[in-house]
Amino acid sequence: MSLLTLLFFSSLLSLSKSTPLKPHPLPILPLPSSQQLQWQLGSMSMFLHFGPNTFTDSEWGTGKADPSVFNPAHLNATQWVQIAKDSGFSRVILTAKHHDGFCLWPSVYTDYSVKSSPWRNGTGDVVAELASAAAEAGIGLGLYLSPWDRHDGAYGKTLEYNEFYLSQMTELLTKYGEIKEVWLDGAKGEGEKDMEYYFTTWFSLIHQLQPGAVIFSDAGPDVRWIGDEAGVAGSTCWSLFNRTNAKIGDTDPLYSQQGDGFGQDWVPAECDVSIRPGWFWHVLESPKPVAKLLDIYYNSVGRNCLFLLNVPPNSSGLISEQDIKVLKEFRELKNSIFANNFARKAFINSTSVRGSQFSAENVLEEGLDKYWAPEEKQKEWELYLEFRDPVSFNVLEVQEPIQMGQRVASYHLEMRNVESGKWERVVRGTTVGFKRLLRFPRCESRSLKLVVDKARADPLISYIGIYLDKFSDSGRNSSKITITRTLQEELVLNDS
Ligand code: FUL
Repeated sequence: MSLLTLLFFSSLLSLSKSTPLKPHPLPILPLPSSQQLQWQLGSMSMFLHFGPNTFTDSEWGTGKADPSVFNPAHLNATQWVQIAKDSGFSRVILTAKHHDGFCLWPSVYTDYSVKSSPWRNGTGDVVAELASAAAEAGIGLGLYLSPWDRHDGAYGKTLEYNEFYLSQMTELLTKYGEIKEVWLDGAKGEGEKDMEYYFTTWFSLIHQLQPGAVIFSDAGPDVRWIGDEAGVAGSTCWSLFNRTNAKIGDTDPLYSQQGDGFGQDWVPAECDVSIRPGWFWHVLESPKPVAKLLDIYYNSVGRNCLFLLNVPPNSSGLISEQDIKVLKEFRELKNSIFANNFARKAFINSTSVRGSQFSAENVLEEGLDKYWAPEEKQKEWELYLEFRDPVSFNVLEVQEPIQMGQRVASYHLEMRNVESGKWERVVRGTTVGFKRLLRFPRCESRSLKLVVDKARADPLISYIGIYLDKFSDSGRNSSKITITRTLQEELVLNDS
């Protein structure tokens, strides 16, 4: 045997004899389900409010509009889906039935639907067209079936209406392929007929018919409403929550916005907001400017939530050009900020490491699977980033591997002052969760330190990003000052 062959075999032998890896730390309860994880990884969904209200210039239809008003001559669900996909949305959610009771699919349980409208001579089915366009494009489909129904005579008669509602739900969840989300709105007008919704039965049936779907409502069970319609989460935002503390139709906004660090259930939040003032399309309304969308992104996705942006199709059945333009700007702006993570250029180190596969470098790899874990029973949890040349930045991104539970309760970023060499605090935060984005006035340094001050268990960090957002920048050298100093200060304070 040659020396080379000998060396080869001995190296093989030493490989197979290498010390076993240290196992992962114990996950800390509560944990997300696989459906909740998949939902969270999607980051942004597009809401589609569409129906008779689109044609009658209303928001809460009375349920008395004649079905003949519904006639979107150019309806093209492929256009909706393409815009959603191009703009970075992972799902589309359609108002299959809003409070007016009009069904966008030909339900066999009512005549108040597309089948009584002139659209496609009464043979059309908006849900079917959207389902097939979404499947074709490979993006998820969610459906909104309003519990409050201002048209159907059964509303107000508890047993009769629950039977009617669940029969409609069954149609939606059995005829249109895979449904990723069922959106249960808690709204109901003042002085409307009193009745009970059998939520426990509804949830069981939905999960039975669509095991891959998450159910959204004010109280979960899978996804909770953030508690406002501005798309803004609390600067502290836990996915932990106590379902029993929340009541559908009677939300405590603060509890929903912040979650509950001592909660027993995993119920992450979804931030819904419309691109226009109304949920439905109105000829006299215009979309929000891109700066506003970017702000909402920071305050929703950047605060451990999913951003659900409503983009209502117009009365011709298409998403309007004005909205498309803002969505394109939004996508480009987001890409321009987040495409360049300076942390990738840094040399990374940490106070301790649990084992070789939990090294600090893992925080530069996208995805949740790899993460930094400190050695057990440490008093200090710090990650250091050392750059060859000073970097100029104003955004910090941090992610936790949430499949292991949400842990971090308080942390801060420090930088070494270029002139004095002293460490200075840049920003403080509380929760992290799936993703946390913090903005602050622009800084410059070669050495950064992320310090975890408090955690429910050993903190685990799966990603760190350091960016320069020139658009939100109020620094002296910025080319465009769009966010006022006061708002920036408020953001920093909020995050303290
Ligand atoms: C609310 C509804 O009343 C609005 O019309 C809209 O659907 C919004 C998303 O939820 O509760």
